[in-house]
Amino acid sequence: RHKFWETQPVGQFKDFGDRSLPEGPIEAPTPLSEVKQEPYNLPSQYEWITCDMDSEEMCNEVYNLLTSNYVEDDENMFRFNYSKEFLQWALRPPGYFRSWHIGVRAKSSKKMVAFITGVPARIRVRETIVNMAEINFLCVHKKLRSKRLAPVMIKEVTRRVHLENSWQAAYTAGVVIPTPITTCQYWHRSLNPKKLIDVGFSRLGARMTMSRTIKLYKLPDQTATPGFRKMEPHDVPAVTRLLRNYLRQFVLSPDFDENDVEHWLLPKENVVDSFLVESPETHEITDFCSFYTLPSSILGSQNYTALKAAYSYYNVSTKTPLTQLMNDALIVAKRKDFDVFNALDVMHNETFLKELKFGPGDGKLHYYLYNYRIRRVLRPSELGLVLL
Ligand code: MYA
Ligand code: JJ1
Repeated sequence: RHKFWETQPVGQFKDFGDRSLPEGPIEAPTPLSEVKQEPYNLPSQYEWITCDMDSEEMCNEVYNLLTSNYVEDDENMFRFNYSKEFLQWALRPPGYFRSWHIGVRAKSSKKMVAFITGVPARIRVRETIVNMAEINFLCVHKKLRSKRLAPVMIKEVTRRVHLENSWQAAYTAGVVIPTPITTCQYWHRSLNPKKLIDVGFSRLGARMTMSRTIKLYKLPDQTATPGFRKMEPHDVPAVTRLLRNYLRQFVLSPDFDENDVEHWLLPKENVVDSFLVESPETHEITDFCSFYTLPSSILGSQNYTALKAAYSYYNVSTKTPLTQLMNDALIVAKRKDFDVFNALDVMHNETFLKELKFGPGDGKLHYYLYNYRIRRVLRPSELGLVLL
């Protein structure tokens, strides 16, 4: 059934529920000298390239490939449209390797036809911190699909990750392959219901009119929580402490240090937004919320070309109720002109989704680990990791 994945060190469907298998690496690391030194073979018309994401020109090529060929919904109405600034942010975290940003070009036309990336991350699984690669942006040009290029891309990124002495990876996908550690549901909160309905992202509910729908999703202009403000550079140490302490409760989460928090959570215009609650009395940082900007191209609308979506990222509540904190996040997202606010049912998100009028989407997201076995399938609420 899975000619490629059956050959890989991932949990296999046949081992499902076998509690005698130990948690941890499936294969031991091989000596670095035994890692294949040459790239895998591509069909002869194509060549590997390492993408320099500092280069405006290279970044444009990657952006153009993804804009026309990356992930779509099941009815091909929307396609993720990651911005160039977003790609540069996502691909250059602390300690990144340029060699993990891999492209494939046609030798004759020089056109980029495929892409895959990894970035390093320390991921905590229960008590153990594992150096992993987060794999993302796997893309094969529409004209080259179903030619078994994806397995070659995956083997090549694996080889280059191994060359940096890293032996595990984490990734997400909309498809089911061997074997998800958990399966999450996408939820959507309409901010601009009229546009969402116009472009076919959502539908007018039964017994609903447009004006009742607009009223239903209306939000206040001002946030409710005293001391709610944008995160600033001097907040990095306090946010790191707050977030580390919060993420400990989940089975699996990133192990963020101050450098990671500075990179992943300091606000970056049109890429990531972060807010916190500073107690007006004690000046303590008690709560935090964040979202990233990921627009989608609208494929068949007369009236609009882009859907502006915010995606819930890391949120921490210790004093402000999480529902109130997230309502404030919705208010600022609305003010920034987002059309929709999306969230997965990870961490404690279940506790606010229904109350804040999120509805379940038609998409699911499966989480995977490479070369690391987990004893049992996790509940989404046990997961403390959001990938971009
Ligand atoms: S998820 C986003 C993936 N991208 C898209 O969905 C964009 C639109 N689609 C495409 O560009 C193509 O359809 C892709 C497949 C490139 C996805 N993850 O070449 P093929 C398996 C893993 O004939 P194509 C993201 O970026 C499939 O089951 N495997 O197929 C995270 C089959 O294997 P098997 C996938 O459609 C990526 C084989 O590929 C995926 O032309 C994490 C068919 O190959 C998928 N999303 O191309 C990658 N889709 O026969 C794994 C299909 O066995 C990383 N397949 O069923 C693993 C860790 C590596 C590092 C390890 C370090 C230690
Ligand atoms: O965005 C998604 N679905 C939308 C649009 C559906 C259009 C028709 N297929 C959706 N809308 C309903 C919203 C409604 C608002 C009012 C309340 C009720 C709900 O459901 C879905 C997620 O739901 N997105 C996708 O399918 C995109 C792909 C998701 C998998 C991504 C995997 C790749 C990541 C790798 O890093």
